[in-house]
Amino acid sequence: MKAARFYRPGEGLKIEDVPEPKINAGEVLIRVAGAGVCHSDLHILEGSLPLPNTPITLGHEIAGYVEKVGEGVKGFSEGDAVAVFGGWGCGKCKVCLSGEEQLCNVLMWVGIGVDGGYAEYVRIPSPRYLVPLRKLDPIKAAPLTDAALTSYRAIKKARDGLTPADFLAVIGIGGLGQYGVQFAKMTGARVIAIDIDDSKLEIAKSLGADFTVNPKKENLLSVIDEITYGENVARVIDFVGTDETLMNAVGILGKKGRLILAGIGGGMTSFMWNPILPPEVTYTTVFWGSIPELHEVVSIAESGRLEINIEMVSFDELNETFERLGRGEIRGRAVLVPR
Ligand code: FEH
Ligand code: ZN
Ligand code: ZN
Repeated sequence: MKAARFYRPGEGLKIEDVPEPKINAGEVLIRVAGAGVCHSDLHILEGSLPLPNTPITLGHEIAGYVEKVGEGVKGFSEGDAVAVFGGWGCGKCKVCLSGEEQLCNVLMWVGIGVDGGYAEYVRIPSPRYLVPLRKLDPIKAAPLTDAALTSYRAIKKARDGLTPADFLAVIGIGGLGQYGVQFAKMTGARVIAIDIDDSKLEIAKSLGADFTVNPKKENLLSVIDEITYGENVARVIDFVGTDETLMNAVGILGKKGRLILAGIGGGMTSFMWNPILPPEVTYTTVFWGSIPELHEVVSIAESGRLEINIEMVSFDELNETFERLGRGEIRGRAVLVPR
């Protein structure tokens, strides 16, 4: 089968012919319909995110069809359309048993620790990682498993204590940020979209953002001060995660506010932690999402409340797609369609 293989940073992905995965009892073989092109893979290709074992087939944002079920697998049959939870762990520890396998110490993430979905087929170690897709096209559903799932977990961390009177700022309107705006609107808070690309802010507006700010063209702190009548915002979700965006996030946060860092935009990001910060603010990071949360995201998408522009790409276009992603030229989410 065809697969996009990562050997070492700086060499891009090599499109090669490799053996189709063989499955054992309890496992499932998926025919990949779509695999989302994620910024994290760009960090891997560039070398800022080292991988434990190479060469490896990348691709951790996967949806497709059940091709074959191993002995003992129940609940799924050949031809079923499914979304794939990719944060695979040991399956036995406390976080794994709670469904938060992405937090397990044993990092077996698909496309990161083991061969992933930039391929015609992918081996799934357990049916617990499969979420049925009833009405959704798996090509369009692939980004639900990472971009949407991560932004959903971020919004869930923002939600408690939030009222419709509050402001929720979303920094970075790429794939994750576009889902983030939509989930943020579902909380009832007023949503402020922040990005340095006006075309992304236009998308945010079409997705329901109440305000948009371009920090390259306006003074972010004074615009936010004006919008919030000096109160600043109750929540900031930073989907970029560079020193600059993090400083902006801290600058617009109000008292008892919460900053949620969901982006891994530049290796180590830092911000000044000091007593003159707004009083009683809290900070947290987001690490992908859990299996139960993927079921929730699929259910929300099935109800028609999530949209994003999907750009289908082929194996031959994959390396160039990563270059375009790096230049901020992908309007929604690019999805590899491996056939
Ligand atoms: C992938 C690899 C490493 C870190 C984070 C990620 C995210 O894209 C998973 O959501
Ligand atoms: Zn990702
Ligand atoms: Zn575990």
